Amino acid sequence: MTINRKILTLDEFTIQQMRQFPSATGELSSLLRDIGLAAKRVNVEVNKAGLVDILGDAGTVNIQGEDVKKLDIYANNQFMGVLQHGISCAGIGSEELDDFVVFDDEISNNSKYVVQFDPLDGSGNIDVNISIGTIFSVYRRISEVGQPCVKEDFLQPGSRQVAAGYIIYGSSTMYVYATKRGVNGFTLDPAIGEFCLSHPDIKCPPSGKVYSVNHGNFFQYTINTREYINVCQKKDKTNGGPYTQRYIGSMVADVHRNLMKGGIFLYPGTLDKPNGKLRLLYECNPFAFIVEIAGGRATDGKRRILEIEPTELHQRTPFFVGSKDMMDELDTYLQKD
Ligand code: AHM
Ligand code: MG
Repeated sequence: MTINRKILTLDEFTIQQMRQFPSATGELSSLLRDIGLAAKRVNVEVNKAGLVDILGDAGTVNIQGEDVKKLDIYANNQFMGVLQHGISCAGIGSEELDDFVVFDDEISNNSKYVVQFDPLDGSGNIDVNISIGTIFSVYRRISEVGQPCVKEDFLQPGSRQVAAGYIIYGSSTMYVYATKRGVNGFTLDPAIGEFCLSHPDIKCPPSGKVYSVNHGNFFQYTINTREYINVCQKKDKTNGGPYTQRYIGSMVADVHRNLMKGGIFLYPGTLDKPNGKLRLLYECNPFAFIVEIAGGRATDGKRRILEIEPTELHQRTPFFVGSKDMMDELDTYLQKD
């Protein structure tokens, strides 16, 4: 009897990848699978958000001064829980938590990775049924294994990520992750509760027709950013256009679409917030890593995002990410700032 091997689950895929490295310990594969498990639990709650009391504000404000939704807290606890009880992670940083968490137990102290995540990005969209997501970033710790991890393990530049990924809770739920070897996407099959390889070896098209930016802030942007946005609006058939503006306000969904179809996403600094809104460590670095591995680019307008030396967990940065040729064109405007 021939067995249909067309469907490869996340677990099978990570094991298959690991076998190509005889010296691999399996810790990274295990960590990626732990994240998949938490994602499935979060997915169940996100799917029924309209039905149950879990919907709505938790009545607290997070470290950034923003309202915390109940699902944010639930998601945070799920991701932190699987990582704490797994065998691969020594500590975490989260958008929802004031400070890094050092797990400091025997197994965790002997783990070689630390993880940073935004458990539920775009959560302002929960109660209007728009796609939201989880974003994560994995680093090999620089402190000695066998000891509790330390702050410096978390404040590494994005170029040192060993893996990064996101889960999009959308019309279907997808788990996309990148290692230096490539970007792969898995779609959750709700019938069997497994992430199945659906988008192998994702490449970001070098160009696209979509630009994504919050136009409401237009007059808060620098003159050169405004000039670039004007150029996007004036594009026609003679110069790669016309462009379409698409901005959901949920970065995971906006960047996912642009990664798959080609496009550029901008969250520039504004007059009163020159560093913009998005956080370097658990929002921008993971997407910069994923998109670069897929062939695109990511900058803060001047520098490659992945080369920024972080100084604090919740630091913000202007963020520009997308198709290579579109990013190159953006550079010609932003370099004038
Ligand atoms: P959050 O982490 O509080 O959910 O905010 C991040 C989100 C991004 O997903 C999105 O791109 C951005 O905020 C939208 O912000 P704005 O409404 O200012 O355009
Ligand atoms: Mg966020």
